[in-house]
Amino acid sequence: LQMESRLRRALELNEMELYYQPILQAADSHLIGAEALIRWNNPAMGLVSPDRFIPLAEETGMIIPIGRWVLNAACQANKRWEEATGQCLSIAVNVSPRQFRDPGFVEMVQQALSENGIPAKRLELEITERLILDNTIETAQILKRLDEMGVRLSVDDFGTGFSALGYLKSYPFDTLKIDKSFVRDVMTEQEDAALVKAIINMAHSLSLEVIAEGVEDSDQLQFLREQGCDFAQGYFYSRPAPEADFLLWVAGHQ
Ligand code: G
Ligand code: G
Ligand code: MN
Ligand code: NA
Repeated sequence: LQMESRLRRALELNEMELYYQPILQAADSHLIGAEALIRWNNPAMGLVSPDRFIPLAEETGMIIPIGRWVLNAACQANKRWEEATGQCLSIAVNVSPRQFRDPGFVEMVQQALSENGIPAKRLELEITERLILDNTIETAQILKRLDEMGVRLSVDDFGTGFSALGYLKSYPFDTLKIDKSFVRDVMTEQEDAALVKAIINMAHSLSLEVIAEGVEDSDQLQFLREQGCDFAQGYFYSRPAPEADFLLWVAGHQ
């Protein structure tokens, strides 16, 4: 309960911050964009992991204002990067189920883009399989409207849900993000290697792009390159970092 009341005040007290983790082309490590990951700095609790407060924000409905703040902050940051680097980087934002189903969600996305002058195709919304598999008609309609706006849509943590793969055929996704749990042991576990290969091949057959998450070393990256994986993200390149550190990393990359 104390955590809940602290969470309610976190936005007005300016305790939320976005960290950014680069996403690169696997083949040549060319930078294409970054994923925004929220951090909560509370004076009493220290740095609270999103794994702890996002579920609470979902239960209480706080995810609506928090999610709006994330999207706006991410678009503003993306605009600053354009000025700082001269590059048009993409920005990926995580969307949780309750936020996605909020009646104002699509308009909120539209507004964040237009207020910040960000073309829709530069924004990628990351949606989990869990969300996709409940509530089909409503989900399909929202995805369709976002797709028509030109926003890119990715399936986050792919492979960890109760994948009913049929949705990939009918929903307008652009990208699969292979969950880091498959990438972790790809050099030592044949089953993980087989799954990663199969996901990449399936995705390409469906004209989807693939991002491997949780890439931590050069052997994993080499394996992913050999399998034709499109993009990579992970500690091997950079941990999620505050904006200033992210921009320093960008300036030092290549
Ligand atoms: O950032 P890690 O570094 O700890 O993130 C932990 C979990 O929190 C991940 O599942 C991630 O998708 C989720 N997460 C991080 N930032 C956000 C956000 O802005 N919104 C939502 N809904 N989830 C987020
Ligand atoms: O659920 P989602 O994929 O949005 O969250 C990404 C999570 O993975 C975040 O908690 C982020 O900090 C974490 N992460 C990013 N790169 C790596 C990595 O290379 N290894 C591990 N173990 N975790 C990572
Ligand atoms: Mn994600
Ligand atoms: Na993920």
